[in-house]
Amino acid sequence: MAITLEELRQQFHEQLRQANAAEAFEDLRVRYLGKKGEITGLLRNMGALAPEKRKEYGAKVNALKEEAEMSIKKRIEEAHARELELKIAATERYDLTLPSTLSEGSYHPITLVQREVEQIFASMGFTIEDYDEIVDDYHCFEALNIPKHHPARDMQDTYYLSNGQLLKTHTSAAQNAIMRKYGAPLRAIFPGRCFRNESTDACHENTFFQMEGIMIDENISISNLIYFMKTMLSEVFQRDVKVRLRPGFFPFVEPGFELDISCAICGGKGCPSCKNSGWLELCPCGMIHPNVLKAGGIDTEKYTGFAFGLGLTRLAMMKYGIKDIRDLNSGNLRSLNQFVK
Ligand code: FA5
Repeated sequence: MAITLEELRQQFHEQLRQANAAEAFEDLRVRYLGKKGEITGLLRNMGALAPEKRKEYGAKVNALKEEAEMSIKKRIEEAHARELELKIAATERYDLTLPSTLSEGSYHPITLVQREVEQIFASMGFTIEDYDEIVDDYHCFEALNIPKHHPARDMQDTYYLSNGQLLKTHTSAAQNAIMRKYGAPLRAIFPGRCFRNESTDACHENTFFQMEGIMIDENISISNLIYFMKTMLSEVFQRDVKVRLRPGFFPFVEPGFELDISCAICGGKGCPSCKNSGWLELCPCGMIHPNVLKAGGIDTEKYTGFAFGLGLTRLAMMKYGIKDIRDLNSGNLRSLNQFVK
């Protein structure tokens, strides 16, 4: 029985599907579309049809012929593209000996001081902890002896989220979780980004970094606190820096202190970077309030501890002589690239 147009069509496509080389495509073209090809042959046999059927049949055979030509062409193009890809892949070898045309990347100055301070405290037995940026009211305030409506909440202009949580205003927000996680004795530092909805100037940003530190053990006193603060500053600056300690109020420490550093930009004379005072608030600290220890599950009969909240962004300003804190968040690569290390 003679093969129908549809059967021939399916047979052609099946053979085309199986073909995978240039010669195979050419063979198919000759077999179906050549002078003596199977599709071409159908046109030759049209004479045997009744005259009124010839037109319709001829159109169908021509459509099949065109379809076969296009299908073969498409497969040949795909094969060429694949061949090209393989050639490119084979020649794309990297010559590691070629000189680089790219400039060297650099670490952000805050990353540099953060790592430096981390190393100093790690060498003194402190672990380095990580904590969330989005926290709840309990951890940021209540667990730190700052109940609702306490005036101390006004010291930090908070960004509240619509779900009732908030952006961490200070790294102290991690104190409770870390005390609960490790218990006493404990030595830990936890750097982090903080957010405050306040107007910016040369020494205030609304996004800045702090590094919190806590040490809890038997017989910890203010002299331990002063020793660790002095060691950290002399290691970071590698020279004597003028600091002053004055009383400071924070509900989560008692007693509390403000540790200020003599402004490295003006040498203490007064400039916009230190709000013309010659001093910059750098690292408030104090003895952890017993209410905070209790909230953290620490036995206050046995343990005492100190805590500090180092302004990492300000430390980077002082260490590298950056006059305006806003430059650190500017993304200006020309100024940030100076800190290649
Ligand atoms: C606090 O945030 C307390 N949690 C610190 C603390 C911890 C005290 C443990 C006692 C014990 P304060 O708001 O002062 O405190 O911020 C601490 C330091 O972060 C400041 O001294 C300053 O160096 C830095 N800082 C605060 N606000 C900004 C700001 N807007 N921009 C840049 N740095 C800031």
